[in-house]
Amino acid sequence: MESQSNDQQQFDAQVNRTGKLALEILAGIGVFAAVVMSTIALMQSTDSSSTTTVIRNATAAPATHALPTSVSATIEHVTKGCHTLAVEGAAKSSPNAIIHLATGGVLKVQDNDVMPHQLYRVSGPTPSFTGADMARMGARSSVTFPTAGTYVLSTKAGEDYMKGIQTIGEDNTLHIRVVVGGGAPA
Ligand SMILES: [Cu+2]
Repeated sequence: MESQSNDQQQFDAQVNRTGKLALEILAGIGVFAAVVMSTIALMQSTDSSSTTTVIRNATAAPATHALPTSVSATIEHVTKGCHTLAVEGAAKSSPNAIIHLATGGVLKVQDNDVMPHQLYRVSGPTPSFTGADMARMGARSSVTFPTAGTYVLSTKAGEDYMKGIQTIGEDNTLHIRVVVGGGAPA
């Protein structure tokens, strides 16, 4: 009787191990595929030069066009400088972005980098963060800007999710300047 129950326990333990191993392999493939895809995307995209990104131009009269209430940005992995920002509507990616938003507007950020990023306020009024600690690939956060003013945000980058990711040069520090409310940008 005792040996039977031991066999059963061993069998259960074996099933447990095999199942876990299969899940770990699947998770590994997922991360690997994401890294490959982001690397391919980045090889096609431009390098992370230091030019700033200005969203929305001032060609129309200020009274006739409204500031956006929502803008999306993605943190992308790049070989040179490790990470950069791709902002909705911007011609190219850059670690420095200037974004114009209406008062009460929202900036949505998705972290597609190979490492975690935690959004934080550098200067300006205090915005409201949701999910600022983006600790997995594809994690999203949003930042709401309740009052007019100039908000400066950055991110604290964490360790790579997996070993062996090679980059060139020092890692970029992301700078996001969010100008909220007011007139049209110059
Ligand atoms: Cu990075």
